[in-house]
Amino acid sequence: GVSAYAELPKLKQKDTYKVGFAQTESNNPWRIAESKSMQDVAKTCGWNLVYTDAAGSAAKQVADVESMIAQKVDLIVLAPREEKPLIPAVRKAKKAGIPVILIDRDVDPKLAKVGVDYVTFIGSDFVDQGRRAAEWLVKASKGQGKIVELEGSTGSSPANNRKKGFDDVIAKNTGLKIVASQSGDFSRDKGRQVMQTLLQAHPDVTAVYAHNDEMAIGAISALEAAGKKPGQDVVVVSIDGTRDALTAIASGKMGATVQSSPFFGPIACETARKYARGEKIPGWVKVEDKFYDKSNAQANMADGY
Ligand code: GYE
Repeated sequence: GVSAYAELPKLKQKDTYKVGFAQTESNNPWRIAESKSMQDVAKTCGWNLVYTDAAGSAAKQVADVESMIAQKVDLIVLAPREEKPLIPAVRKAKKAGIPVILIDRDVDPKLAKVGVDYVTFIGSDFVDQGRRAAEWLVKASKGQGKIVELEGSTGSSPANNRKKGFDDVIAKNTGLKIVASQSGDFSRDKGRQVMQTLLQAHPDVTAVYAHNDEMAIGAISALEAAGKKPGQDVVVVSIDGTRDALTAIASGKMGATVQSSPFFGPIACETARKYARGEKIPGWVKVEDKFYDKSNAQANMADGY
């Protein structure tokens, strides 16, 4: 029989490729580090990069991918902003004979098939990141407290899965309760605004779990504006490992952060080369992430971006 893998468009072996990279937005340090990693590797991987920035709109990102198809790129590297709306664009690329590699965020695995619709997903285990954040909080809080959760962009794979991993662990700890969970769209300013509002309804909050460092930093500002001492009155835990987060941990305002590496360039290049050679690519090229708390944030400041 024909394996699912054989249904995918091939990538020729050649010295230079026209590669589309469809970024979701560029409003935070994580995104900027990711785009830089892709632009840097393009030079050494023989990629002429067609770079697009969807500016936070899944609809624009669909149009960006369609324009890459029209430009007949050899390969599309896509960071799908949300799990569902990009699936038709992925299928359109396949129909046009262009292989797609997903990096950073995945599409809904119930609606699209890796190895059939796209080559692979290169990225972190978001459920595990949420779990690790929760496990740290259970210890730091001695299993007691009221948590505000700041969710990432609605419908994105990291928001869905970071919530799942975290909430599952917290549900098993009767002394801990998530009193509110709302989206801050992965943005610092929205995180601050949402935290400010939630603090009015829940002035007795003892912990904040943010799906990314930018929202955590925003929440810290809101806590301070409300006269609270982040790190003492309210513990803060999040995900990413940005320089600002490592600095906040070193200064005691933030408790911990799970790394989520944005440095996909070299892995994307390597994966594309293997694919062009006809090697089998695993459906998920998993990125391993570190963990930072008071014990190692200062020493690992160079990891920050
Ligand atoms: O954590 C966040 C960014 O998709 C894994 O998106 C990524 C997330 C990252 O905006 O800071």
